[in-house]
Amino acid sequence: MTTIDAVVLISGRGSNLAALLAAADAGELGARIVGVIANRPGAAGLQTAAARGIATDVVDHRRFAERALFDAALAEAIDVFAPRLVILAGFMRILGEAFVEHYQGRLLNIHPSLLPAFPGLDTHRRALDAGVRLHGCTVHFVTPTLDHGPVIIQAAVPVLDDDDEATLAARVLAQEHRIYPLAVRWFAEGRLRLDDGRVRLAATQRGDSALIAPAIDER
Ligand code: NHR
Ligand code: GAR
Repeated sequence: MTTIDAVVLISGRGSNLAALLAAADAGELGARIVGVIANRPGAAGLQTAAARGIATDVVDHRRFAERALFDAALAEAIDVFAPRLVILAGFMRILGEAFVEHYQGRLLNIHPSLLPAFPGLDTHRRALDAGVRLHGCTVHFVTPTLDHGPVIIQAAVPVLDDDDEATLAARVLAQEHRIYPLAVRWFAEGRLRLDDGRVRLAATQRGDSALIAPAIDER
């Protein structure tokens, strides 16, 4: 199998990065993570990458007076690696139109909600406040409009009556770690592409399952 080169952008912990690296180790990613770039020097995911001998870089947004200048420096740091794919994994800076267009069709994000519900920040709090019974995560192609890009894959989890932000976030995160490597693999295999603003996925899809919440043990 041919593999593609990918760069991962992070801001913090890097658990999605770790899940992608684990999939790569298992021969299940179809992509080689050649670089990891953070906008925060203290991002813990940088250590994860460095410990594995992966090149890391920091483009600290606080050093730039304007967003466009940060975006340009970030693009320059990415393009050192000439990646086929750029993966936002817990990356916390909104990216401008020029940046997004430069990587159009090869820039992915994972967002911790079932988009188009709860774009932006603080998604788990907002899901709890709204009282939804299903919440989850979404992998999408990035477009200039925040969290509005074409959806590739979603995972739904139940919201339980006694959830708090932490328990709900953990339930969602476990699914993030499953669906992000899948989406990257599809892209790497050439089975996933953005076609005139629509997602095309070459795969047989099943329509025979549903997650129903609340699910209770009485029949
Ligand atoms: N950029 C574009 N153009 N489109 C998207 O869909 C993007 C994006 C950049 C990041 C991730 C996103 C998420 O999944 C993402 C998607 C940051 C913020 C934010 O408000 C919101 C959503 C996302 C990422 N950031 C603040 C800002 O002023 C800073 C917050 C901080 O630094 O902690 O950039 O949720
Ligand atoms: C993840 O839940 C990710 O979906 C979310 O931040 C967390 C990062 O965790 N992303 C965003 O909110 C993007 N604005 P990680 O660093 O452990 O992967």
